[in-house]
Amino acid sequence: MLLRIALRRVLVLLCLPLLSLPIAPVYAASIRYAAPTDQGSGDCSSWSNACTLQTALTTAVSGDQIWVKMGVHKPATNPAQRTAAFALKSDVAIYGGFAGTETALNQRDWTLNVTVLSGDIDNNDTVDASGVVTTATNIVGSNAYHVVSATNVLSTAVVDGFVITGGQANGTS
Ligand SMILES: [Ca+2]
Repeated sequence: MLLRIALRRVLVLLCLPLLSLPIAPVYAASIRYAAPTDQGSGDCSSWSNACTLQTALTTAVSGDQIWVKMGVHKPATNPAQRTAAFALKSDVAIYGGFAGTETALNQRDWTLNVTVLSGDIDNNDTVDASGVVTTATNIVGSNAYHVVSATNVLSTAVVDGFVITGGQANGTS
C-alpha cells in the first residue's frame, strides 16, 4: 500500500513539469478570403465565408496569403476611427484582383476586378465607377489618415493588385 502511494506521488511529480511547459499554438499557413463585407460565417475560410480584409489581417499568421475580392474595402466602418488603417504584417501577402470564385492565384485579374482600399470611412467622397477618388479635391469630410500602414514590418509584407485611395493625412502627428 505504501509503495503504491509512493509510486503515485512519483508519477504525479513526473507529470508536473510536463504540464507546466508552455504549449505554443501551432498554426499552418493558409489562404484567407476577404470581401468588402462578411460572407456566410465570416471566418475567412472560403469565398462563401469570406471575412473583411481588416479581420483577415488581424488573424493572419506568418506565411498566410489573403485573397481579396473586387470592390471597395475600408479600414473602419465607424467614421470616427480616422486612425484606422490596413496594417501590413511581415510574411503575410495580400492580393487583390479576384472576382470571388478563383481557386488559384494566377487566375486573378486586377485590371478587370478592380480592388480598392479606400480611406473614405465617412462614405461621402466623389468617386469613379470603381470607388476610386481620382483627385484630392474629391475627398469630402474626414477620411482615414492612412489607408495602409507598414510599421515595423519586413519586405516580406506584400501588397499586390490594389488601388489605394482616399487617405487624408491632415492630422497633427
Ligand atoms: Ca469622405
